[in-house]
Amino acid sequence: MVDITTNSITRDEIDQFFETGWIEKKALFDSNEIDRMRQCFDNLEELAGGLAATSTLEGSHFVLGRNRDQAVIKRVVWAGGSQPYLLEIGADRRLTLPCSQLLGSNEFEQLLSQAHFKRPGDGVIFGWHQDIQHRDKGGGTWKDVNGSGSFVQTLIVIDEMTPDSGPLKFIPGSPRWGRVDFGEHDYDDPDYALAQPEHFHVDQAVTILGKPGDTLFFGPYTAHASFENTSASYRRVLINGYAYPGANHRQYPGEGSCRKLTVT
Ligand SMILES: O=C(O)CCC(=O)C(=O)O
Repeated sequence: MVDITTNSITRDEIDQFFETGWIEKKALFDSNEIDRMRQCFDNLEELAGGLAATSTLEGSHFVLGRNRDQAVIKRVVWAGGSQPYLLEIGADRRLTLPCSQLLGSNEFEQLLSQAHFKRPGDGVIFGWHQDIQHRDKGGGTWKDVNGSGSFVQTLIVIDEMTPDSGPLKFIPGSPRWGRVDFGEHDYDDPDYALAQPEHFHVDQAVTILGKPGDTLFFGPYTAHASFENTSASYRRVLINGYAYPGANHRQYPGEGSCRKLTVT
């Protein structure tokens, strides 16, 4: 349970994060807050609709593509660049205090403020991967400074995650693997979704169903994926990701990205 007076997490939850791979907080954000986040997502969708190709607009970076001859939003990187309320959420103590406990630091760098859209039938997928492969691009871009991953990813459910809306899936115990090779592919390469390193057994995957406001915390070695939205409804999530100071040596796109936060 969330401790509503301090927003801190328990020792058991910290162990669960490092051993199983994720923590789930039910209803961490309320319906008014989710409505405001949805308004931001609507604004982002409208901005994306005016773009012909992947580009940065009003401080957010829109990664666009086509699936089955349909324009798709693959992701919006540094969504808060154009939507200040999303930056407010990224600095909210309900996210940052647990992350400070998990990172072992009251100061960190926010690398991700990312909006994921899955519109009905748009074919957007995020094949099996560990987040470390998007943080550490080689050539000194990443250093595990705290020795326990140096990164925490959070994911706020904006629309209900149902079995057919493309929910998140995790492999329990995957943090113990360290980094494994899922291949060098983009998120939505279909072969990427099928990549199977030695440790990986898809039948162990746990599907996370969630209501708007529910929030996940997971680590850089947690193997996860999400597949097509075959429902008739949107499935959107807001991702905020935080790195231990000095871990990241890469500039991410978006105005004000990689900002420093302090939890007091
Ligand atoms: O939107 C999703 O389901 C994918 C989330 C994901 O893969 C990630 O946060 O790294």
